[in-house]
Amino acid sequence: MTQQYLEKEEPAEEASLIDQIGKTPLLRLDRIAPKNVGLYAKLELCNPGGSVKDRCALSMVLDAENNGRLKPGISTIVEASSGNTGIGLALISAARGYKLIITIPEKMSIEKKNLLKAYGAEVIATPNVPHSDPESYIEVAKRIAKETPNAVFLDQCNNQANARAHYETGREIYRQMNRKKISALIAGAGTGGTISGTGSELKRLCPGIKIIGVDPEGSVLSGGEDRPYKVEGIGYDFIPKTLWPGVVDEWIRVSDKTAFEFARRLAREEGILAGGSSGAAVYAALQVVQRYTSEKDNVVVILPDTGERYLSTVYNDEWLASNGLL
Ligand code: P1T
Repeated sequence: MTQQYLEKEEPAEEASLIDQIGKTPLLRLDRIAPKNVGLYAKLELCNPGGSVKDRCALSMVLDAENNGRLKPGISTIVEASSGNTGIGLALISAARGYKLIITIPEKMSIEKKNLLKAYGAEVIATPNVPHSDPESYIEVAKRIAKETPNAVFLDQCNNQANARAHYETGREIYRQMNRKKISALIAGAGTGGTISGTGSELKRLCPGIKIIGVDPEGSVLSGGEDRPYKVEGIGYDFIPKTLWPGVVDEWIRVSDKTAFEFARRLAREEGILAGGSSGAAVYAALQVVQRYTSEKDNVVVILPDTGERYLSTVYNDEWLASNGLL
């Protein structure tokens, strides 16, 4: 082989799966967005576990190892997750020698539960009840962690290592935009870790940027009324400690129907197969780009996960029809 080819190769023995978390592409959405404003999508589905939550999972594990709470080969990790944090933890646990127990609400897709099992995690599905109910996924996780020897509950809604992971997400976006002005960042919020860490870092690097949160109708994060909704990963029935006050400048609320419609448009018009929370974020981003008229303005939207884990829901016409969402 010539030197020219060799220089581009990363030696296989030096690359670990965990090192591949982050460094996701930032792409211009040319077809779905109006031509005059740059709309850029951060493709978090390119993480090894298929979602932005790999970053949170790695950060919480490294933090707990550094402060001595987690011991590889000995500890059991317990977490309550809508699935993606669980999947991130599952691949890290496999690589580092932890047992993993994930509690997940029933309403989450069958693909997520099957993926968790495929990585060797123990999956406990819990009823779709309020967070304070003793049978909720969060309360069950706390109970299991207390009753299991050497178990650690990572607690992503209170664990600041979750949000801190996303300072780097913000720096990646800043570097990838390569000195172009970023006028607004649009991101959904579940725990709020993504928008808090990314948003606060971008506020530091790009003074004047607007940080816009995306919340499903039925979540209380944006001050709405608590009621059931279908989109997975965003919204809560309480305000997590990882949603930092003062970062989000404005919220845009999105219905299930709109979130799923825009996820499907993203697949068909841009070739990006992403989840329902990405659809909600793209809808919100398209509202925001309409406010700008200058070619100098650019908007960045975070697309949190792959659509492959919603083939039975968002991308299934019968499921949509049976839920009145087609
Ligand atoms: O938690 P946060 O950083 O605010 O990310 C929100 C989010 C958006 N989209 C999807 C598909 C997600 O899975 C999430 C958050 N997910 C979890 C909280 C979880 O346990 O997987």
